[in-house]
Amino acid sequence: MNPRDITPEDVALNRRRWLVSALGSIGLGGLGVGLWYAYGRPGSDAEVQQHGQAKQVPGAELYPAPRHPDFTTADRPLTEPAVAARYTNFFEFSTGKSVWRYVDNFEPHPWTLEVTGLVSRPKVWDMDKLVRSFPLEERVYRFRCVEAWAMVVPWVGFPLAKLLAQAEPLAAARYVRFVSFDRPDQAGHMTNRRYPWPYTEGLTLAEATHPLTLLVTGMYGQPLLKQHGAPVRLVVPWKYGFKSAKSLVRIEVTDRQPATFWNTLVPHEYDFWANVNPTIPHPRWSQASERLLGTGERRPTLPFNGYAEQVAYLYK
Ligand SMILES: Nc1nc2c(c(=O)[nH]1)N[C@H]1C(S)=C(S)[C@@H](COP(=O)(O)O)O[C@H]1N2
Ligand SMILES: [Mo]
Repeated sequence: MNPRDITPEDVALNRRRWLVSALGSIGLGGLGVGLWYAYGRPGSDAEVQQHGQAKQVPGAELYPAPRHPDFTTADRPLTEPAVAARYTNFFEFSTGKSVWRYVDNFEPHPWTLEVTGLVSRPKVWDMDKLVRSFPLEERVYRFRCVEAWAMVVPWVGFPLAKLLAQAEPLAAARYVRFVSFDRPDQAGHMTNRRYPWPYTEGLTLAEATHPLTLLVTGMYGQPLLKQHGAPVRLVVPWKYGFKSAKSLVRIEVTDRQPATFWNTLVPHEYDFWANVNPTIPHPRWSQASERLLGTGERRPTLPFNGYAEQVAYLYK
């Protein structure tokens, strides 16, 4: 036996421990890199958009849609598309903003949107039929989340009033309820059934049929990315963002104020009315100013998010 092979037991043991811990560190390091890669990395612009693209989009050739000249925001620039796509609220997928990481399994095609409740002509719309039945237009709107971040987006869609008019609301109609999809197999956070899924929101019939209220199927000249609520969502520009429910499957006309997802969970933080108002602070922060996504610039919050002239009469 070579004397060099005679190793005192404790030295050999220490050597082995060192090796195990070194390998362990590499393993942990690798795990760390893996976790960072999956959850921590900001993601390239291309990546945050690619993850959000649906495999099939009916009416893809309808984009970009002609811009409506009456809806522009001279006071602030458009938010970069990738900036908006990287920072989204979509609780069905995640409690964080990097929703783009979690939408791969979501299939927004095929899809139907049902218009039902107190209407003479209830109807189940196939997405393909829906985007071809109402002329799509582009409108640049300010958008304000209750969390005090704001953006400017060219939405593509059509006034919800047009869809509701086709359904012919009955005389007793007072409110409209919006219902998002319920697919825990495609949206990871929906497996937590302590939440009142599906996501729901509500407006008065007067708000829902206001000419600013849009049913949106695209933004930035493209069909909606999954993280923005593909294939069809609501956009109510004078209200906090939580009112603008995503990935809708049902629109229900009712005679009573509907319960909503956030108002059910945290009533003192998510008011049913939710009009953007700089003078009413959130229980945990001021609403006097807002932060523009992308630049981080702070701007004073505008009453009704800058749409007071068009909508204030609704609340007289
Ligand atoms: N179904 C559904 N719709 C939703 C939400 C949600 O979690 N689920 N979040 C709301 C909130 S709080 C905001 S601010 C806007 C964000 O829209 P964006 O992520 O496309 O900017 O979507 C709203 N619509
Ligand atoms: Mo929000």
